[in-house]
Amino acid sequence: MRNSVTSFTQALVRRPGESAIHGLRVVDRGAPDLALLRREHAGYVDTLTRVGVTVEVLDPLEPYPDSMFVEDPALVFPEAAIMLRPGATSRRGEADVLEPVLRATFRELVSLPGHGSADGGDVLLTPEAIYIGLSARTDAVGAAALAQVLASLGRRAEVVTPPAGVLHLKTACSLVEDHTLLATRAMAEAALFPDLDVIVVPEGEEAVANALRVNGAVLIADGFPKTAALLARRGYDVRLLALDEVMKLDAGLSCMSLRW
Ligand code: CIR
Repeated sequence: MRNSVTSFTQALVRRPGESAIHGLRVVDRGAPDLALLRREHAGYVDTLTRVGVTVEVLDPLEPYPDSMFVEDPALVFPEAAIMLRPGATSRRGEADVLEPVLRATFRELVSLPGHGSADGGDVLLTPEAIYIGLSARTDAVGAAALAQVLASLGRRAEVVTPPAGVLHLKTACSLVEDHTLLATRAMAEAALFPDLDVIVVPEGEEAVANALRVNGAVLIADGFPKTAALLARRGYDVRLLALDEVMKLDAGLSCMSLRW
């Protein structure tokens, strides 16, 4: 078994630019309010800092409306970074812009070979395995190429097929500790992760499933009281973050940082 996959000392984030209001969304519930979005992002950085993470904050990248979601164009480990190939055409160039930043930080940097696509939001790290979810953003060719790169780095990867209707694998599940997953009922019933215990998100609160465990704390979006109470009852140190504008862009807590 490897070290904890929920302990981090470093993170990389990118502030939202003005173009962020044009970010991709499956269902348009209105554009996010830019000032509020920036406030939510600042609150996220502040929370990461409070739980012991040193955060590098990159400047906005106007040509890429979704570039604040730095989790998708790369996958990082303490010893290496992998440049991915985002599945959305409008996000393709994000990896090229991020590459020099990661090259300056990571000893080893590998680019996804071939022509398939893979988004970091489809990758779930557990202590025993790395799960790669197939989605509209991560295709079978990209997933296989990523699994091969991971194998070359000595990491076991497994490609899984999440239930239909989720943007990314981690839209519907996330680790709340090394061997415990918070998941929507549909994701839990898909039984994709034999090595994990599962806490099912209470009905009606499915949008909270993209939580983020960092060191001792579990970060979740504010506005999901049943889930917050459930996690608190189980003894988790729950931190609530305002995330309404971020969620209008189909995003959650993991999407906004790369962590190692
Ligand atoms: C997108 O559709 O690509 C962005 N609006 C949201 C990306 C969310 N990222 C993630 O779940 N890792």
